[in-house]
Amino acid sequence: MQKPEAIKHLLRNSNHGSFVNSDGGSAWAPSNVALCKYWGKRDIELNLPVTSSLSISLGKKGTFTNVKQQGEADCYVLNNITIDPNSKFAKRLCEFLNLFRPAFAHYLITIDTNVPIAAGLASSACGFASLVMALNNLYDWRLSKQDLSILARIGSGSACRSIWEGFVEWQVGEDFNGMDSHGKLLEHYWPELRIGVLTVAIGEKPLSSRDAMQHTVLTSPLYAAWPDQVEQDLAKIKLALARKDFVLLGEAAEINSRAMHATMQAANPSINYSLPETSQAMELVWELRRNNVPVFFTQDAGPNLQLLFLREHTEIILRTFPQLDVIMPFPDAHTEQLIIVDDNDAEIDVGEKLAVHLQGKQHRAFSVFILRKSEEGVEVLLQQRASNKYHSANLW
Ligand code: 2P0
Repeated sequence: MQKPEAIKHLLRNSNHGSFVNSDGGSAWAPSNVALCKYWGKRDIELNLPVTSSLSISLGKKGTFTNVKQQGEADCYVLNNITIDPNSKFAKRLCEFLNLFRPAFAHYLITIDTNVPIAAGLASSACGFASLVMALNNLYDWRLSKQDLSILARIGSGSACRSIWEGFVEWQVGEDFNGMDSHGKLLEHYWPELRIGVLTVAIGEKPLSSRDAMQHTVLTSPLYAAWPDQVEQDLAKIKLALARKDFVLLGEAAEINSRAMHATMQAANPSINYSLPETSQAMELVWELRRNNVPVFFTQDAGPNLQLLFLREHTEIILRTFPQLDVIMPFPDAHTEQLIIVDDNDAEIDVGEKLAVHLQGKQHRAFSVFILRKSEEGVEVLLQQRASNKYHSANLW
């Protein structure tokens, strides 16, 4: 089945084109990282996968998209910068929008994201998920989350998992039209869980994951073993979630990620997304584990790692990886998140409190000053921070 046919089927009860919200449509979607990976398609046109996969959404890391129908030509603005219409990014977006565009219509798309684009973090996942949800609001389609997940999948496979917060399983499905291949929320709540994004390189990756997965399917002698590997890992991860068994979860996720990269390395020519810094970071993770610190990694189609650990080990892990961006996938009453700002006080990100302080990132804060009037004028009560504080010890 071709994309336009699949979309026509999905929008069959939505009166597409009969209503346009003049204020535009907006939506936010979280990024996600797969604990059990999607690697390989059985249908390239509709992004139908060979196997199921399972992800965790990345809390407040994600993308906000606003879509308006207006103007003489499309205009795409990413983090306040107008995108070159001839760029790969703009062309991919335009191609997707053409599937929904009423005759002679043009779009102004405003995208704000705190996920580094093309650094191996799933920026296309939250991008396409927020875009289909924004279109749903623009045209008042009133689609279910399941149908929005199918639409997002047509934009980018992993986007079908970014429709929800928390743990999401992308069920492989078997229909040729993909109507049974979509995300499903797994209702497990794990507030102590942390994902640490370890960025070793930012920038366009040499080979897109789309091309890399197809090359792996076609040339890797190890690919035949991949579906069985996924079946085993997925079962372990689901059991770990049901039992809240962190070590089982971490081990299965790390093995799954290493197996995915092994299939790529066996491809011809070989694909290797790791940099020397990636391997060094893996060694440090294994060393922490030898010292009884339960921390595991997963690696997507890029050189960066995402570390999995629990709240109680945040401080010790930050000592080894001081630049780690610590993400809380679920709200955690025991840890605050701080709003990170630029020099103009514009909000640019959020961060886990301990990490933000150790890294000295500029963030919103407030202070209370206790003043009293005396004969000398106004006096300020000074206090000194304790010597054992983890930052600014002894500061007056
Ligand atoms: C995943 N990745 O499960 C896997 C693990 C990368 C490594 O999904 O062609 O951008 O748009 O369906 O979703 C990245 O691939 O590929 C990806 P398309 P996508 O998260």
